[in-house]
Amino acid sequence: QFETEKMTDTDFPKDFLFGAASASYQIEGAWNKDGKGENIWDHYTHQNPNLIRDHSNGDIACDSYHKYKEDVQLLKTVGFNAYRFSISWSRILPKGDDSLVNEKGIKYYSDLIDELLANGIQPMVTMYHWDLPEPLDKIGGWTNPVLADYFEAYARILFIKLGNRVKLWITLNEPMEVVHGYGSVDYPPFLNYNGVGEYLAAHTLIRAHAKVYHLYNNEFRTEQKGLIGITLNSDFSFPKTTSKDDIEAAQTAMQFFLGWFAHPIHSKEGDYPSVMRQRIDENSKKEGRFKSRLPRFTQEEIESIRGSSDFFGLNHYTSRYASKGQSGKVPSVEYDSGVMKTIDPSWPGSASEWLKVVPSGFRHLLKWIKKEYGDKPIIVTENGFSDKGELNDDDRIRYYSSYLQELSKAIKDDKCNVIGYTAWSIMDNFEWCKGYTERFGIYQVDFTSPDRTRKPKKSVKFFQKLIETRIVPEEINAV
Ligand code: GBH
Repeated sequence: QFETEKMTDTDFPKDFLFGAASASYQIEGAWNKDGKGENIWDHYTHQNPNLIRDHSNGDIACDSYHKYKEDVQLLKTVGFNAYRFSISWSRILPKGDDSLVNEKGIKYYSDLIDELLANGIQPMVTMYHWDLPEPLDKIGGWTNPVLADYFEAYARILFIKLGNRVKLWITLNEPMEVVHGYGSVDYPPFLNYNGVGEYLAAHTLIRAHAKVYHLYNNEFRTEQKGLIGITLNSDFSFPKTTSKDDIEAAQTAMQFFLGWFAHPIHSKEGDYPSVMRQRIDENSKKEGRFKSRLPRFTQEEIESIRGSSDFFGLNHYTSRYASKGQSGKVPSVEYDSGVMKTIDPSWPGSASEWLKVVPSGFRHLLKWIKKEYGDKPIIVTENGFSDKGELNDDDRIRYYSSYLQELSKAIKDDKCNVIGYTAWSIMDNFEWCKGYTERFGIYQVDFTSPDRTRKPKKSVKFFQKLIETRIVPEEINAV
């Protein structure tokens, strides 16, 4: 009976957006071609190759700047109806500000968009996926509030030049990770201003996002009729034990992780989560500061930020256990949260140390978002698994199969309003500080060949079948 039920019913609706994702610095290469300016990833990887595990960089990457037509065919072969890619700010504005607009850079994205549309694939465009123009880093990057104005100027050019054909815009990818670069030495610009830099940068990023949302609303939406939102990343935090402390710690972990950005933008009340306000204010006072390390929005800002996203863009990969306890440097975001995070040794791993396979966390997270922020449409803009790049990627298929089954349950049983899903990633690419040592693609890329030859992995077949049947293939009969 279970079988018949499965046959007459599908896991995903017909109009569901199924696609794959990428990001400019991770795939394009052509780092200094046709007038592109330098960004922070060009700058720091060139200045100190030791920052990258295999001493590599994105100078050539997958060479998608030259191979975009082939890339569109890769997407089409799978049957995807959407492609999420990002625009390199420095390719459009080589100096970061709008003193110089690079028409050749615009043409590249314009051609890519045309090629996608000609092949029935809907472009989903991220304006900023971490590759800040280097001149803007020199003035403090996102810790400088003026960046919000620069970002707005950049967005205006994108709307003018590309907005007639782009109906899905994402302002920022994972601001949570962007700010990490200001509070640690893990990412450019390696500012290492723990517990201060993150909050300053986050404040600007949130304001920048809302400015661009309103720019679109006020000047472009009526004519261009698209949707615009932000992509936030989140693990799901399970309480480590059933103790009251750990249950509370898990909620705090969610607020400090996802709530930091989601509460100001997606909640009814707006502003930072109260638990952040309270804990950071308190710690700041204990440290003898006159002012909290967590900046304040004006009332006007709270209102213009609240509701400034047409959908909930969500990147999700993995989960953690949360328990009450103090860890991390003083000051730091980790310390402020008062939460300790651990993993379960039984969770299967991947090539990335941080990425453990915990499919049930995905459904819990979607339910948590519905409970906290209501029924706004959700687009899962990233989800994926890393290995060493083999063609027989059974572990990746197992990952996708189990995560997509949880997603389907969240849609069908929990009535979560998820309207799309783009897998990370269409092809192996430059995995930031891990270089080319961890591979997320469903297509393999040969980085030793000047052609950067692409080959389908077994998971391509998995996605073909999924899209054709709208039913999640079980790992065993995936091929
Ligand atoms: C996404 O971030 C990015 O949007 C995408 O560009 C990237 O390629 C993809 O994930 C895969 O990583 O190394 O222990 O310091 C996902 C969230 C948060 C995952 C930071 C890696 C680093 C952990 N990322 N995390 S560690």
